[in-house]
Amino acid sequence: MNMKNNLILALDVGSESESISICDSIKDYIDTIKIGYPLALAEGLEIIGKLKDKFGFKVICDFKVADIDATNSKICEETFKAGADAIICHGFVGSDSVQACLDVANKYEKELFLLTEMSHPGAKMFLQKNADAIAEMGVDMGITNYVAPATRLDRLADIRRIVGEDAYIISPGVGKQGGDGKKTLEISNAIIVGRSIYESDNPKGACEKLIESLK
Ligand code: OMP
Repeated sequence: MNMKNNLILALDVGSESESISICDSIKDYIDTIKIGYPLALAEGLEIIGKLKDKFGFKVICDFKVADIDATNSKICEETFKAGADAIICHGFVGSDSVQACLDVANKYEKELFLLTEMSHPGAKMFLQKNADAIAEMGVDMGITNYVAPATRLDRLADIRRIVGEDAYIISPGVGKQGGDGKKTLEISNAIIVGRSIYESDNPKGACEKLIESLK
């Protein structure tokens, strides 16, 4: 899955109208958006198809799927049926739960991203201790797409070493969480950026400035 400008918009806004207005202003620079609980809970899964049809975007659904295998299967089924191109799942729930997501993604010929270490400070409490093992599990399972933090480049580099150069890593945490986009892209394949674009008075300008800073 390649992304224009190696940039994914995290579209964590609360309404369809807001999402359309942001997408309209950034559509020349971004071709992949990430929809998570905020927008999906506000507008339903139909928002995936609406934004794909209107803008031709690829959509990654960030549902951080983290349940038992049977429930994970159902969550992934609904998400891919609604038109998602990829889904993000958690790894800490173990290989049976992740395998259930992988099986559904493969059935729909879509992508699965495995979340390893998260980008926020709280990730140091529990998740960081197991993030390498989560990445190793992903490699053993044949997973090729990962989410790893732009906020801790040393940890991002550790995870890159584990998953290998051919794996595709997308990284949140640039901008509002303090991560540097250019440095992150020395390790990751793409960055995920939300608030510093959609909260800007001028999302198009924010996008242009960000892309310029990545050169
Ligand atoms: P901003 O901090 O506003 O740029 O948004 C970051 C986006 O990435 C949000 O949608 C988060 O939910 C998401 N995210 C993280 O910030 N940290 C993570 O470790 C993982 C994710 C994610 O899975 O996308």
